[in-house]
Amino acid sequence: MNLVQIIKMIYLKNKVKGFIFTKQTIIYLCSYNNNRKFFMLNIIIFGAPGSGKGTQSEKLTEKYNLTHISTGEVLRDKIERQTELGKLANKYMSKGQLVPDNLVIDMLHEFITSNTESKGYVLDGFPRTLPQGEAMDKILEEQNESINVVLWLDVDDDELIGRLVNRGKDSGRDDDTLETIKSRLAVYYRETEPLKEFYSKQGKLAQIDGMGTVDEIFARIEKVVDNLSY
Ligand code: B4P
Repeated sequence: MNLVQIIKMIYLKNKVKGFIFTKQTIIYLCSYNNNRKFFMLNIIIFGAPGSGKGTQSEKLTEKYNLTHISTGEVLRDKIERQTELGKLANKYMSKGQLVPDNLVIDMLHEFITSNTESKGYVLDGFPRTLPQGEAMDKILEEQNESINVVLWLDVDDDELIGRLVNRGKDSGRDDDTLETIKSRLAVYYRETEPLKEFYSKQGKLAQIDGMGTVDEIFARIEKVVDNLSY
């Protein structure tokens, strides 16, 4: 473990407000910081299916130079390539159900451990259950990192259904049919919404009005992200 990792560990574990450094430490940190940011910016983008997670994640990734993972996209890629995991995932996704926790947690673990040089992550569609949220905290802790903010895109159900039905017309996604959309929404309220309380208790939940144009919503997101201290 190098000096930077030790300082980050002390900061995260003790929630200290600041440090007093010796001159040598400052010189070391400055040289380290030339190559990489001291703290990563890790963002979870959270919301019901169709809330704009994928759409806003792309903008966030570009503006803040972050690394994006969409568990839905990784799974769809595995389905297309007909891998063993893809075949298994398809059984759940085509019915609008969640893929079992252990499979997506392993996927996320692999992603984080192979992208440790990133300036930060945009986690889109993960976590979707409480066990995934707990696993996420542990995976990041192993890297002396943590989530900075959870952006909850708040959108009315009628708008969600309208967007997904619309997308279904040309996406070719077999989970974008009205029946499956309704089942995905029910799964969201039952299994994913409890994460709001989980992150609210950690003081990390930021509610974003997800109604309006893509740019209007992104402007609300920028306001929150630009005011983060990390
Ligand atoms: P995802 O790929 O995450 O699918 P989603 O929730 O429907 O997508 P998203 O919310 O990103 O759509 P977006 O708003 O961008 O997951 C698919 C499936 O994979 C899940 O149902 C599950 O089975 C499985 N899965 C994924 N992660 C998992 C996990 N962690 N655990 C277990 N299972 C998992 O886009 C919606 C549409 O709205 C687009 O057409 C977009 O253009 C449009 N849109 C966006 N913003 C708009 C706006 N402001 N106005 C109008 N239209 C807008």
